[in-house]
Parts: sequence; C-alpha cells; structure tokens
Amino acid sequence: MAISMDELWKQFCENLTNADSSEAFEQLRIRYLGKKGEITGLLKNMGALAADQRREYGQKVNELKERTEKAITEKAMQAHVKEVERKIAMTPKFDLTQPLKLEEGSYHPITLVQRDCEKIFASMGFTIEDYDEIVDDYHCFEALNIPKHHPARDMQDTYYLTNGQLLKTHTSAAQNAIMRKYGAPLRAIFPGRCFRNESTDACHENTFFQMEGIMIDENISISNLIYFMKTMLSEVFQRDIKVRLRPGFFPFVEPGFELDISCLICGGKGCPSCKNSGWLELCPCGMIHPNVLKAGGIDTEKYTGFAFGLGLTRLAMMKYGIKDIRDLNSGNLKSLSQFVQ
Ligand code: FA5
Repeated sequence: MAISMDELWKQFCENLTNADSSEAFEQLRIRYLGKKGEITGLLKNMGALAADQRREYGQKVNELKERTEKAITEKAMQAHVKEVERKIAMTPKFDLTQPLKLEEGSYHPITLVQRDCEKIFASMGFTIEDYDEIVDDYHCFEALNIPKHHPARDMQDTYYLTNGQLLKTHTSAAQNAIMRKYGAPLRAIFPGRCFRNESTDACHENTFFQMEGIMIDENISISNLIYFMKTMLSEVFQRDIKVRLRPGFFPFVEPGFELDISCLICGGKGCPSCKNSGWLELCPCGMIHPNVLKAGGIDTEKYTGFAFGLGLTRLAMMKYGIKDIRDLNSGNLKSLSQFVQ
C-alpha cells in the first residue's frame, strides 16, 4: 500500500534528525524532492483520483514539498554555522602575553595565509608563479603604463641599486613577464615580498607581502573579478566579511577599484591598525589596461582581463588579530611561536 503523506513526513523528519553533513542533506534532498524522489512520486497518484479531489491533493503535496525543502535548508544552514564557528575557534589568536614555546618550530603567519590563498586559487585553476625581488624600472613601472615622470610613481618610492635596478614596490612588477611567458588565456597568482621607502606605522611596513592575481581570457568582465574576490575572502575567513568597493586609480587598470574590508581588530569602530577609519585597504583591483596587455604581447581585440594586488601582510593581520604590522617583521619568537600547526 502507498505510504501516506503524514507517514512520509514522519519518516523524513527522523532521517533529517540523523543527518549531519552536507552530503547527507543533499542525499535527503534527492531522496525526497529529486525527480524520482518519494514526495515528487506522490504526484503520480493524482491520475487515480476523481477530478474534484485532484486540486486539493496537488496542493497538499506541494505544501509537503515546501515544508521538506525548508526543513533541509534550515538544518543545513545550522550545520554550516556550527562548522564555521568551530573553524573560527581553531584559528590561532595573536597574543603577545602568551608564554614562549620553543620546543617546536612554526610557520610565519604570512606563510600560513599565503598557503591558504594559494590553495583557494589553485582550486579555481590558477597557477602559482614566483618572481624576482630585484627588478628593473621597465617591469615595475613602464610596462604597467607608468612612464618616467608620471605622478603615480610618487605613491611607490623604493630602494634603488647603483646599477639602476630597484627592489620591487608591488607584485604587479611580474605581470609583464608572466603574460609574455604564458600568453592568453591565463590564470595566475604570484605572491611576493615588496619594498617601499615610506614611514612605518601600525599598518605600513617598508617590507611586506602582496599576492598578485591575473585572469585573461575572452569576455572577462568586472563580474568575474568580483566573484573571485568574494570567493577568496569568504574562503580565507570562513565567514561573511563586510567589504566595500570604491573607485581607485592605478594607471595599469581601467576601471580600477579599492577593495576594503571592515577592520576586524576594532570591529569597524576605528583604531591605529586601520588608521582610525574602521576600514582597511586590502586588495586594489581592476580591469587590466589595454596598454599593459599590449606590452605583454596579448591580443587586445580578442582578450580582456582583471588583476588584483592583495595585501597578504594585512590579510594575516586581520585573520589572526595582529594589531601592529611591525610585529610580523620583528623576529620576536614569542609572537611567532603561537602559530605551531
Ligand atoms: C598596488 O601595489 C597595486 N599594484 C595593486 C593593484 C594590482 C591594483 C593590480 C590594481 C591591479 P597599493 O599600493 O594600494 O596598490 O598596494 C596594494 C595593497 O598592498 C594595499 O591595499 C595594502 O594591503 C598593501 N600595502 C601597500 N603598501 C603597504 C605597506 N607599506 N605596508 C603593508 N601593506 C601595504
């Protein structure tokens, strides 16, 4: 005999109580609501009913379907929140008052976030590239649409070698070489150490890390850029982060944006780590300027692309609650020994 709707609901509720993973929720969805699912199957009984009963029966099945869908979604959401809370609780928190643990070595927090980011982008088909720290003027500036005497150079003063080479101010300095090496289509990230001749404070260092990313293909648009930025941040932090996108000027992108995140040190109220603004500049980005693509040997009739320059050091600060960027280069074993994993 066919099972009644009430019995089916009861059976479903029991199964839902026992389900505790995203795979189990998906299996329940397929079992009850899929094309050949048990609730969907109830509609097949309609043919055997008198015409005046069909409408009421159909409504009841639909109501059961909706109730089932809602119950699965709610339980899956609760399980997701629990999992995120568990991961947040496991994230090491930076605390200089912790006693020094010297029995084990540990990775530097920047290495840890860099590896997180590499894993995320590798899973989305990006290759991971390495590049020099000492570069020439052409790669750091001119190939990026910043000719000599362009005012944008003032934003990135650096340390020059006597032979005219310089310590790279940003990971964008590798864009040209990587475009020339691989051509289009291309998806690559390139983390690296950067240097700037500027005064230091709680969120500025003269030596820090960035991670550049570029994606070049046919029909790449700002929507692709926003999708990748959002995916990366939600994966790194494992929770929703408040971000804002505002126009930003960089000669090598058009249009260009500044992507800021709400400061996780002060919760957005304002503190020295975010220059009292409540927001931290984290990842400028934009659509690659055609002059930069041309300099990299890319056919601009066929291809477009986006680029971003993620501040890895600031990401580590936000992820681990490090209030002063200068602690990261201090070599203080008391701070580094907290990151044993
Ligand atoms: C750049 O370096 C651009 N090359 C980024 C870019 C790439 C834009 C691709 C568009 C397309 P900016 O100078 O804003 O931009 O630096 C990028 C990020 O590096 C900043 O948001 C910040 O997170 C980090 N950063 C910059 N200067 C410092 C510093 N002195 N100390 C620590 N982090 C810094």
